[in-house]
Amino acid sequence: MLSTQTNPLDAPEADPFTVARIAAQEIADATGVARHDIALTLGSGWGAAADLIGETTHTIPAPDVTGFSAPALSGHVGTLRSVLLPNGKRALVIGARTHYYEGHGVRRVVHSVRTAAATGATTMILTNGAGGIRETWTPGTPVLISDHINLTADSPLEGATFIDLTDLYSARLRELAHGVEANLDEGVYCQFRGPHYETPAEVQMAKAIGGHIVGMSTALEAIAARQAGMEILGLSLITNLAAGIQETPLSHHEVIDAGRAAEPVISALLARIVAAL
Ligand code: 8IG
Repeated sequence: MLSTQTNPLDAPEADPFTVARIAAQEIADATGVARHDIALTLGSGWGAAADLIGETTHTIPAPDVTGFSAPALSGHVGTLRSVLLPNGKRALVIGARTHYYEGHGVRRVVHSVRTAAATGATTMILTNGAGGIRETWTPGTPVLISDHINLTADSPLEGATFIDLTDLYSARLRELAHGVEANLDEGVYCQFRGPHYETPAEVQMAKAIGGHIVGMSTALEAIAARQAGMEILGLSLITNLAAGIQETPLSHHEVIDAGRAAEPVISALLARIVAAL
């Protein structure tokens, strides 16, 4: 599908799960892989993991798949990859994230997660670059997401759909990650709407209500993944200390540079976690 065409998800009467099933069938047809076992969304700083977890057998430009959009940022690679893991399992690597701040609605934000579930994936690994509230974290620190606070005032669920979010970020998978890297810190992820970074007062609010990480993705995706019945692992790369925690203003370029610098180390960590799944 061309990115200039209308997106079927934008039609209010469209069923997003039907669109996800169509997308999953297109992925199966393009890859010859009938079923994927796990899915990974690779955010800023995590992209190198795609090459470390196994052998990429197929790469699809995301906008070719129904419901997906062209990436908004040049730093974000807009591809879907099918990766054969050493244990014979199949991973769908999503290098194309639609952010809430793009303003295309929450259906498009969570379409990749719903598509991953429709390909058969039962484990969803969500990664991101984010700001850190804990003073002990330095840029380049990976943190396991233990829970989230959704500050977008939105939800991927439509209608009276009541979904339990207890243990949203699987305690079992966090335990497994700790087995790979014992001193991995955990934190509560606060999703802000963005695209502006927070004011220092907003960061203090996030801290006061129990947040440790500030970002612009993941929480809405995790809710959709839970609705789809997937087990979720969330990982943030702290690329910057949140506004007011660090003394200097935030710069998008510095954030990108910090992600690049940390990429080899954290991507290797993620590959070891995937190998332990
Ligand atoms: I990378 O400090 C990155 N993403 N909301 N705040 C929010 N998102 C981010 C930040 C940050 N750093």
